[in-house]
Amino acid sequence: MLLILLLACDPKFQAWIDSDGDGYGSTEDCDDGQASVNPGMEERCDGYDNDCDEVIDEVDSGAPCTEDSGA
Ligand SMILES: [Ca+2]
Ligand SMILES: [Ca+2]
Ligand SMILES: [Ca+2]
Repeated sequence: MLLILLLACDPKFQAWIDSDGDGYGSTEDCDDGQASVNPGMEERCDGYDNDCDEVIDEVDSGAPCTEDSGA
C-alpha cells in the first residue's frame, strides 16, 4: 500500500496521465481530452486531428472530407 502511494507521488507517473482513457498518455496524446484522437487512430471526418499529424480531416484517398454523402 505504501509503495503504491509512493509511486502515485512520483513525478514520472504524474506526468503520464491518460485523461480520456484512449490508452495514450498526455505526453504522447496530442489531445488528451478526446478519446477519438491519439497517435494510433486513423483520420476520420469529424473535425478533429485524429491521427495527431497536425492536419485536421486529411484523407489519404483524396476524397473530399464532407458530411454531405448525398447530392
Ligand atoms: Ca486522446
Ligand atoms: Ca490528421
Ligand atoms: Ca478528423
